[in-house]
Amino acid sequence: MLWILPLAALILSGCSKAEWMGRQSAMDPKGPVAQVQFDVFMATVWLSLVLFVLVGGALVYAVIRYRERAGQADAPPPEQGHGNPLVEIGLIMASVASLVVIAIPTLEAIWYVDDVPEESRPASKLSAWYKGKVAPEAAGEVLTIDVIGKQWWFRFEYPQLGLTQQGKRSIPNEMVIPRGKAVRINLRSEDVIHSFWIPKVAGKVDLIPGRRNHMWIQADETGHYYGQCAEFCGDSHAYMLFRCVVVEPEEFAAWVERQKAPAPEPVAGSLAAKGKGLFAAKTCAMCHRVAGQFEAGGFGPDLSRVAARTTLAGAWLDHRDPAAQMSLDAKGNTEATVPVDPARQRANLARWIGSSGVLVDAAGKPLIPQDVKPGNRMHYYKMFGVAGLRETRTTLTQEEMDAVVEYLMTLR
Ligand code: HEC
Ligand SMILES: [Cu+2]
Repeated sequence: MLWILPLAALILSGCSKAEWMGRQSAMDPKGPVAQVQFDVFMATVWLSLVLFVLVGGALVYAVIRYRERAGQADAPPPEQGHGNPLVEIGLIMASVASLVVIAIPTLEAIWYVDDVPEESRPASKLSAWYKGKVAPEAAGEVLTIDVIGKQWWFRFEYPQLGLTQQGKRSIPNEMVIPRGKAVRINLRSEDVIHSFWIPKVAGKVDLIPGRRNHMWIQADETGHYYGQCAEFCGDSHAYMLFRCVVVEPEEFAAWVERQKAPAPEPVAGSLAAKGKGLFAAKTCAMCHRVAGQFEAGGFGPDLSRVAARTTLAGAWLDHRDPAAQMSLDAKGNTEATVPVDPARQRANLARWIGSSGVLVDAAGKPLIPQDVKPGNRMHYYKMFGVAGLRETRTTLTQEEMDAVVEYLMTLR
């Protein structure tokens, strides 16, 4: 039996405190919604543990007490009974009682997450049940963010601030919110089912085509929170990440102003200016918006501030040094202080754009790309591999790629 010990140690090592504090740990709540969800989880864990000990203890007791003893192998069986009604009814009542004990905090938590604090019209009639629990810090008008799921990235819109797809200005992949403020999250999908999950702040609620879901969140500590699509949605589901960046309210106001401003114009005659021309000539502008420069494309992520973000392509490619992030990660959310490494950022941009199959060698032969996100919607080299379409395929030489990357690096 002792062989179980090293095995258990191996399995339980996943439960270390460091893992609990990890980036996507629901065991380290950083806001009221996550806290309520964590409390329900822990209540269930403790109750299950008590039941496990009681049932397991009764089993062990019976096995030892009524075991076969030496020399009794041929003894007649003991007198047989037909059960004890009192014990049976008692156990049924105890099961019902424990379900009720779990159901009360669970329902409370469901309503709590559903009712956005400070909204004039509560969403559920039963809000009176948990009035006392509504986040006390939430004051003033709630900030509303529309979250749109797409294969395989998230688009964020701030309708009260004029940052919307219709207003030709949206925020992809990195959602920024002020610390200590309740945020209403409206969830929609433009293709298949996705799910919105920021383990340390709240989750998860599905984004369902043809349906509007909502929830609210609040983060009480500034930092860099990791989000993830939590509903299988196709080839690159595992690479459909996002970030929730929590900043002080003043910093949030400054961020909003930066988002509203048009993208900076590259210096005439520079490599970046050449890249801007290529951005239009090589069809990029068909799918991507750049505020004040290219307003037509709405299919892909808005690139107006692409160089100001810490990640690329559904937050899958990170521009910061992974070792520096990891060393700070264990201490909480401090890794938000790890700066972007511009060399890594350039390399990521080139790698991403190259992975769509546009890059060609000097002879015009396509360089076989390495998939960054299999099947992604910018990934057109397979489509343009078809005879007849091949000739219409967009291509970039290495020099052109450098110019496009240089242009994108100015968008901050
Ligand atoms: C067919 C439409 C389409 C075209 C054309 C297109 N893209 Fe994209 N692009 C997308 C989509 C969709 C994504 C998001 C993919 C994902 O994350 O799964 C994307 C992502 C990106 C990103 C990452 C954005 C971010 O915020 O993380 C960059 C940078 C980018 N494209 C640059 C380019 C450049 C440069 C070109 C021209 C060579 C181009 N794209 C052409 C659809 C397109
Ligand atoms: Cu998804």
